[in-house]
Amino acid sequence: MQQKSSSPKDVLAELKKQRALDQKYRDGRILCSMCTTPHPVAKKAFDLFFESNLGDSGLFPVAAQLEREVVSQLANLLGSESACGFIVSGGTEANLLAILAAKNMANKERPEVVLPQSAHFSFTKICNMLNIKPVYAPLDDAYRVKPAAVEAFINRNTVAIVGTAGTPELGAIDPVDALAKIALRHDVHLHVDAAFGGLVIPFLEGTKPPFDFSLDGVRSVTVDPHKMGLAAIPAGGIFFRDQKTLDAIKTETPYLTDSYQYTFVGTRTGASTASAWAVLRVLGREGFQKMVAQCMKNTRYLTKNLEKGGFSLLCKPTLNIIGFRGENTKHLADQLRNRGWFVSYVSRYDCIRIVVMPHIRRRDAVAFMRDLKAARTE
Ligand code: 0PR
Repeated sequence: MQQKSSSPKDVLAELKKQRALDQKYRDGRILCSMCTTPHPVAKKAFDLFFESNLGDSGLFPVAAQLEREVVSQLANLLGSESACGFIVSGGTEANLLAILAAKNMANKERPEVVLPQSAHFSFTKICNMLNIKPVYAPLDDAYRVKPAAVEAFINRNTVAIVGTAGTPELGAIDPVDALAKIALRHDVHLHVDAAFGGLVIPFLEGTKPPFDFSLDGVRSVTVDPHKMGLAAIPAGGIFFRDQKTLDAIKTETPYLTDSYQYTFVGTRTGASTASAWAVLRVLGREGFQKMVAQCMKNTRYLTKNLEKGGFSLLCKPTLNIIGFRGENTKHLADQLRNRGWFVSYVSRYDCIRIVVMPHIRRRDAVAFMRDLKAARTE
């Protein structure tokens, strides 16, 4: 730390200069992120609750009330009138709490979790932390987990099975209805990781695949407001079907204004909860439908032109995530990077992955296709 003080004006001027060197979603070049520019109201709401701490919620009863309201609105969207939960630091913490609850409820000596091969890498961290053996079930041609394979892996040590509604790499939706039946048959916890898809699927046009509490076997769901919920980071969401499961992760907090905590993080901001609350209010179902429709329209524009241009799609996108291949796909991804595009190269599928978030406008998609065609010849 420097010895002398500096003026806030100078420090902010320096930060502003540095900030200009970071990428910005609004430039339309970030095609590899599940985050986006938060809604303008999210920023204002965040500011209002800037110093609130939900880790000691007796001091911030209003922020705590906002959290209960966000949880109840999202639980409602997920087909439950009574699910409970928290706004946490992100999908990783949400998944952690779900698996911890399942582990504590089942109380097995050598716990195992059956995961789709496509599960988010947070589960690797979680199994590592909780000393759980991860067992990976294979996928079908559409990159969805095979329910029969999941069932075959269930044994007396299994504490949970997991399905993903919107896989991180391809946006695939696992057959959660089939998994729910399996979960009921074996009386095992089914957790659905809808970190991304939870705020997309309910707003899609037409028939939507069931993935939430409307299916009896689903005991917990992750849905992150800081992804397609346009809330400020950090805002993940964990939802449990009933209080009993939640009680399995309760920790006594002997000297705080609250008697218990359920989250992993202790001190946690109420600001992102306020931002999520404000976005839900401002957009409503109608606003989310419009936003999702726009993302899906741009997704369709891109897939149509990718196919026309001779690229092959790994699968027809169900959500606003596309995986495609050309010849020498890794090289192509590098060329795109040289041209200023941020795409992911997914080595296990040898594909380029693009996430068509709300910050991608039609003109960005057009410019991307133009550069992609040019990059192919380099
Ligand atoms: N579950 C799923 C299905 C996810 O896609 C992710 C993250 C998580 C859980 C974990 O969520 P947190 O990162 O909030 O803990 N998905 C993104 C990914 O890994 C996260 C991300 C977002 C990465 C923005 C990069 C980025 O620029 O792709």
